[in-house]
Amino acid sequence: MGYENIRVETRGRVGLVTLNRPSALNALNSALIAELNTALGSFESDEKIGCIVLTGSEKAFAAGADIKEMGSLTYMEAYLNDFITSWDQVSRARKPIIAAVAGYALGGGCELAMMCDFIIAADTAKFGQPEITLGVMPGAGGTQRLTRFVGKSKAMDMCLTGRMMDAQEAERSGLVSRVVPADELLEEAMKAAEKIAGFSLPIAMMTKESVNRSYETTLAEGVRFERRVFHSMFATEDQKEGMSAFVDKRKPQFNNR
Ligand code: CO8
Repeated sequence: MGYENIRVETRGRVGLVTLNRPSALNALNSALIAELNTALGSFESDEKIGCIVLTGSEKAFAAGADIKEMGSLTYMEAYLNDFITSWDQVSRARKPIIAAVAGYALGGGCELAMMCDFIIAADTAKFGQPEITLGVMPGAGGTQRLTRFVGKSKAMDMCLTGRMMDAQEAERSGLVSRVVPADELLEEAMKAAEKIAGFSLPIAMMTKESVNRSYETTLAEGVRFERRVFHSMFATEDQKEGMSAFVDKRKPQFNNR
């Protein structure tokens, strides 16, 4: 498929999606989201892909939902077409996804980054939920995911004042996993993705599923879920290979089975 709003590449076992609407600071419109969903779907079903990286430009990961497209929406259009629900496919991906964020990640851009499994930020990154300045509030998980990442006080501060958080504050607060110099952002994100993609894909997927479970359930249930999944790993060839390789002092050759 020819993409107009994103660039899609495969580098080894890593699928790379670059948001590419420079004239609107990668504002998310329905055409971009449709392309993103198609690209994600094809990486998800491609067994040669073990990890996905989602990035934007130097100036903006994404400056939010496209205000010009959204501004005239009516309540009935939003309700009947279930506006936004098809926009969160990233959060339903089963393969690991890393967000590599430089510049603005605002509104839907911040929400999209938070739908990924972890965020690597350039030192230029700026995160914010400025929807209140537009007369709305976050609509793609901002009030929920940001609160889980940074806690109630800071999430309230961000959502109620609309202020931006720089990369250092985002790292201190637990929103991003690491901050790197802007010119090394993609290299660092690709290195992390290649590392993940070099492990067993089903084991990485089960690990992701288990970590995500911690958001949805009690500690006791979560630990029970983890135990069941952990037990199931002894049915995989990759567990046998990983542990035999350690004992034999050689590099494991995982075959994703
Ligand atoms: N929508 C549409 N166009 C935008 C957006 C946007 N969110 N952000 C920037 N642009 C456009 C500008 O209109 C401008 O276009 P033009 O040149 O035609 O006038 C171009 O991008 C460059 O922008 P600026 O001239 O404003 O650039 P600056 O460097 O001066 O400022 C800012 C950069 C601070 C990022 C500024 O552009 C800004 O404040 N943008 C809006 C940020 C915002 O409010 N975002 C939240 C949007 S609401 C939202 O996201 C709801 C979420 C819904 C769910 C989404 C699901 C994933």
